[in-house]
Amino acid sequence: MNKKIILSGIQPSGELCIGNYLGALKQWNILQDKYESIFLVVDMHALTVDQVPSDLRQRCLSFVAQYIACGIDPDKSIIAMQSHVHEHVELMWVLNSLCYLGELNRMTQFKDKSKDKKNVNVGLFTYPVLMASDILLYQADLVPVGADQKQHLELSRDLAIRFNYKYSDTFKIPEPFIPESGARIMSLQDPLKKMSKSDSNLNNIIALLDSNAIIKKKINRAVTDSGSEIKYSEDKPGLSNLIDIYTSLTNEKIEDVEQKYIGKMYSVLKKDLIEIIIDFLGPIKEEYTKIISDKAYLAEVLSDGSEKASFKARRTLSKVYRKVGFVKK
Ligand code: AQP
Repeated sequence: MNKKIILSGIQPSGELCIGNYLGALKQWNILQDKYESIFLVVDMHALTVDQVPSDLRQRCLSFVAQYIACGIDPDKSIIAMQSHVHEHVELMWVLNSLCYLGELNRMTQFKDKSKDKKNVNVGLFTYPVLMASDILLYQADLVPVGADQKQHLELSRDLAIRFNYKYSDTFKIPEPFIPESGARIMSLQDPLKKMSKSDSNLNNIIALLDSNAIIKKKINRAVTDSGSEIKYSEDKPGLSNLIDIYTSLTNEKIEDVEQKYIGKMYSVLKKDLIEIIIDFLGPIKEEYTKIISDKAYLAEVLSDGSEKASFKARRTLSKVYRKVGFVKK
């Protein structure tokens, strides 16, 4: 029997952080053993925010190396650069023509990201349509995403259903796969907003490549709440976020962690959390250093990945072009 397909991607903006790991990469790692997996560096999405070209190029390669260092295995999964597979934007155009302005206006991520901007580019607005194209192109059954991306995935489903209804069955309807823990890691300084890799305040995030000294400084500075009891609750968002990171990295239960720290101060929990993060990221950083220096290996992974991805993408796109009425080349 054919394996089910999973598809996910991260845009190469900012620095990959522990939120991205817990919300995405950790799940990818587990899922790649069970599913046919395609993991993209979605570089075209990254253009929706201002980029320095040389930095973007470097970051794209760095992200591929970090994917592999986090356990994504190019022998099991397809790792590809979105811009290497031109079918993404071609399908996006078809989906654009099916998507309503009102649907995109409702996207909370667009509202958040455009909030304080003077000039908002159209790419930021149509980002969810490109994401739908990323997913539908590969006939993905399952899309592992953090809770923040759920609304985008719903749009992908709606567009697939709409296309299938209008032109006949073409796309699989993708299901979200949202992890139980780590789905929404919050900012260290402002625990009411999510941790984001391109946050301009680097104290808000733990980057996967942060040095041990920086990790220590950031966790020590992380906002905790008034009171002294180590308890996971809504009125203690800062502390609860630290417990979330703790339990997601150790796979311990929240109640067990609360129990362990009865009568102990916040500083004790922070000290242990620093150790947990350092121990966890150590081997990833070591592996990363090896991979990033082997440019030939990275080029080979990407060339192999884009060849396999393009093969699948072409199959879907030619079906779509035929159904919408384009003349065959
Ligand atoms: N705080 C988070 N907690 C759990 N999961 C998260 N993800 C992002 N932030 C958290 C998941 O990581 C993947 C990143 O994909 P993306 O870069 O395409 O999207 P994003 O949601 O815009 O991520 P960031 O970190 O907020 O990036 P920037 O700051 O560049 O916009 C997704 O699977 C997401 O759910």
